[in-house]
Parts: sequence; structure tokens; C-alpha cells
Amino acid sequence: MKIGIVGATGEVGRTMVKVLEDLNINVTELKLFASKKSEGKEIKFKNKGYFVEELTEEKMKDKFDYLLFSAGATISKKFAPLASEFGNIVIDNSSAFRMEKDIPLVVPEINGEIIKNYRGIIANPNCSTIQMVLALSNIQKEFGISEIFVSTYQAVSGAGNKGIQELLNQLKGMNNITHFPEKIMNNVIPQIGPIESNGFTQEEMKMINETKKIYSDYSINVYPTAVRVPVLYGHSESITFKTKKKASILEVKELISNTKNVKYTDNLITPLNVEGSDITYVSRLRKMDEYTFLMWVVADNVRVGAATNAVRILLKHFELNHHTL
Ligand code: 11C
Repeated sequence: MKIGIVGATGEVGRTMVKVLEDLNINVTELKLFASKKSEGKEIKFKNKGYFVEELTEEKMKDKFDYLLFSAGATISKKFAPLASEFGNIVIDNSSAFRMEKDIPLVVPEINGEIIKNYRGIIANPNCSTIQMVLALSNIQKEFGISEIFVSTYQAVSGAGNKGIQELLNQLKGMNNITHFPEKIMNNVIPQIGPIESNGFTQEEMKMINETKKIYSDYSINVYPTAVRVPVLYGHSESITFKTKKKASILEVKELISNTKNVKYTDNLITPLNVEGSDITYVSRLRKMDEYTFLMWVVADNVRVGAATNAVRILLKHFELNHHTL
């Protein structure tokens, strides 16, 4: 497969390269694109060095099997439609197209089938949404879910290299506050992204809207509070959910355990435990009543929440459509 990565030098872009290697994807040609200032940087894939090229409109007109985008919504809006117009399949990690009616928003284990016979732009959901909907997916299918109350504990890598650098610099004693609204070292910040006119942050609105679209159930109420914590990798979520039908704790545990790429553990699980993993972990499951359950969900936000989900979309698309590619 000929694969291009747009935003190859970013935190997610570099991880996409790593995930392509880890999942042993049959890449015959790899093209890495980024802004002019990254031109010529070398990135390793399967022990071979690849040089980063400047992203241009002309290069998006080339023929790729898949183009993976992770360079932010502005770049996606400018280059993804063009690449798609020229027949390329774009898997876009930004928020640019997620809520567009005709663009599939995909977590392959849940709704991968919707990209059968589809060519064009495929949107990759937000990291905090992916691990939540994945952990709850079998329960939603089997019992239905009416409400999800979720508080997140999100790693600084969710904000990319600049988020990581800001925490590392503060740990070295610098007092810079450039990206986050408050100092992040020794702190927690209950705001991720700008606050909208309804008082919710952009991150919280993504969790509400994307969940409905992925489950294709617009009756689910999601009540999120998104919080940044001084952790490098791994988002954690405290989730309380209400089922539509009565369920037992055993049934819920079994459904979680049987979800692809999700593991239930009775052990404590923390972000440090999941760094570099492609599994979403669930623990501390509790039952309040026959309709109400509480749990703790942790996943590597850069892998499960971004790069790995994008590569899983690629694999699913290939599996469903390779005969017509
Ligand atoms: C964060 N979830 O942790 C955000 C980053 O829409 O893909 C992901 C932004 C997005 O800061």
C-alpha cells in the first residue's frame, strides 16, 4: 500500500508511523508531509529513514491508497477535500469534518461497516470520545444506554508536542504558560478547549455530539466535564452510565470483557500502566442499581485515541473494500 501521512512530525503523526510498523501494515511506499520548517527531517520506519517533504496542493493530487491526516483542522480543511477530489481516501484525525452529515465518523470496532463501498474523507473521533464509546459499546448494543456522566483526566499529550513541552518545561523550573489556561504542573485544569456560548467547552461538546453520531443514537444524553491533568500520556475517565434495560454487574463485566481491543481488569489501572498500549482498559466497575453503573476507563490517548484508531480505520476499510481498490 502507498500511504501518506500529513502532519508526520507531530505527536500523532510520528505515532502513526510507529503504529503502521507495530501492526505490520504492508506499506510499499511511505510519504511523509509536514510544514516547510520540517522539510528534510528524517523519520524511521522499519529501520529505514524517510525524509519529510513540504506539504503542497500538488502532492495531494498524487495517487495514494490511504492518506492519514493529523495536522489540525485548518490544514485538513485546506488539503483533505483536494486529496479526496483526486480519488484519495483520507483518514482525518482533526475535528474539521467529524460532524458533517455525509462524512463517516468511525471507531471500527463499533461502526466500521459504514465505510463499506465508501471513498472520500473518513473522520477519526476525538481521543476522549473513542475510549469512552469503545468501553461502553457492547453495553450500548445489548442493553441500550440512556445517560453517560463522565469526568475526564486528560494527559497533556492531547494538546500535542506543545502540551508535552509545556509540562516538561514547568517540571524543569520554567514558569511558562503558553498553551494551557493555567499552570499545569502540580495542578488540574477544568477546561480543555475554548468555552462555548452554552458554557460547555469544545472538548465536552465533542464528547456529546460524537458519541451520538458514532452510536447512531441521538437520544443518548452525555454529561461531560473535561479536565487536563499533569500526565504525559493516557487519558482517564470516571464514567457513570444508565442502561435502558435492567442489567447485572456480571453481565456488564462480561460485555466489557468481550469487546474487541478492550480489557476488563479487577486491578487498579493508571495512565502509566497503559502508555504505548493499543488496549482500552476498564476497571473499578460498580453497580448502584439495576440501571446504573460506574467505572474507570484508561487508554493511551495518542495511540487508541488517535493514531491506532486511524490505522484501524485503514485496516477495516481495506478489509471491506480491497476488491474494488
Ligand atoms: C485534548 N482531546 O486532549 C484533545 C485533543 O479534536 O482531535 C484532540 C483534539 C481533537 O486536548
